[in-house]
Amino acid sequence: MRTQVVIVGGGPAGLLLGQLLYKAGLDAVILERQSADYVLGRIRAGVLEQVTTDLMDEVGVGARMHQEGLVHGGFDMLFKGQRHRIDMQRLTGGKNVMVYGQTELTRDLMDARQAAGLQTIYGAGNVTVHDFDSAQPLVRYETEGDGPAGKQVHEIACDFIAGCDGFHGVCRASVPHSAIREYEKIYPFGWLGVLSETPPVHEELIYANSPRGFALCSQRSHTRSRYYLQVPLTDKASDWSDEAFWQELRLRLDPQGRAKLVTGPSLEKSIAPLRSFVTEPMHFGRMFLAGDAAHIVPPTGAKGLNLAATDVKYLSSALIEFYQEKSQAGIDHYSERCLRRVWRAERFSWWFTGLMHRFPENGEIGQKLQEAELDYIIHSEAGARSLAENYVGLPLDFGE
Ligand code: RFL
Ligand code: PHB
Repeated sequence: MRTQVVIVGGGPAGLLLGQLLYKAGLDAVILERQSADYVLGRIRAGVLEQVTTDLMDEVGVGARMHQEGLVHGGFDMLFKGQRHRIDMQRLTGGKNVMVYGQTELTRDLMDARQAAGLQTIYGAGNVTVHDFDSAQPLVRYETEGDGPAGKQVHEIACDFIAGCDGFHGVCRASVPHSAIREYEKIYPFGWLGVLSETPPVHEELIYANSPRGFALCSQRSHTRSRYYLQVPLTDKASDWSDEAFWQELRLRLDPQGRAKLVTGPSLEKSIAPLRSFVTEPMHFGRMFLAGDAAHIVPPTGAKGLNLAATDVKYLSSALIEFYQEKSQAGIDHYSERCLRRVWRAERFSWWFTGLMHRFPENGEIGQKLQEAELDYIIHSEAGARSLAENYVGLPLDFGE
């Protein structure tokens, strides 16, 4: 088989890239290790920046998002038992975010891909990438064979490989060590998340810094809530009964939140570790990395999915320029263009994580300094605006 671009990974980055290339008339095949249902079963991001919703519109899949997504013009910060609203809309001159689950965004992109008859190979096992330092890269993968022969090996010849295969993917791992630099910080705690069919405790999100640790009250709709608690890395999701989760959440909220909290059985419960991670560069000959394959942010700033979306927008522009204008310029600029935005989002996510979580290892002075910074952010117009400006995200072509 032959195609122009092989996209490894059918998560949001791979699917959005597939749609952007299709709209420009380019050929791509997506190879996804898991099944479509498995990909849809992962409960992850919930907050989309306007650049991401604009990209969904650009590829023609924004209709359900605009119908069912919830537009938020602000969020609450809870600190020392008091709630303070960050009025993003006022502070940023009218910008909002959209609360729409990653599952729904993924489903919309999958449906559009299927409707257009585009090829996604699910259950693609043992994907390997070859010769991306030449003009003729090759990708191999396996499927279950029909007969007793077992696995069947397939080959796709292509012009480019897009590594959209997440943090544990094969593309980044295939780059020689001497050609890549990785920066990493692992936080000493994780987020325990619960999804429940209960009305949200508040109409907007609440980010809570409590003496017992961070808590986040988020949502997926007017009837579905998503909550997170800072927990030690040694905890397991199975250690936490639903009742224990709700009790701990109550203790981290204010009296008004406690009174309004509606609890119910968890539909999903999992722990995600927190990590800051960046790969430099994001381009190796004829192979590119995009999304979580190249970088991870702690989820506090809600930036991961949004970065994945802007990476693939930059990548699709570069590839379209290559085919339509016979120009290499976009390709050569891809890594630098992404990384500038990535480091800005990394900085914000690291800072917001440090502001909102408990770090006993920083001692009493660390605690006092954190309280002073929260006081500044909440009570200074400049402080609040800096938070709001970063939360709503950078425009696509910032500072160029
Ligand atoms: P994904 O979603 O990991 O998809 C990668 C896909 O590649 C497949 N794959 C392979 N396929 C073939 N061969 C291989 N060898 C393969 N190896 C892997 C995988 O099966 C998978 O389908 O990466 P992508 O597309 O880059 O998307 C990134 C986002 O998923 C991620 O950044 C966000 O979920 C992060 N995130 C958030 N981002 C936001 O913008 N806003 C949020 O509110 C937000 N909240 C969150 C989050 C992530 C969280 N967790 C669990 C890490 C909240 C949480 C709790
Ligand atoms: C979510 O709804 O999953 C969510 C919202 C905001 C964040 C992180 C996750 O900062």
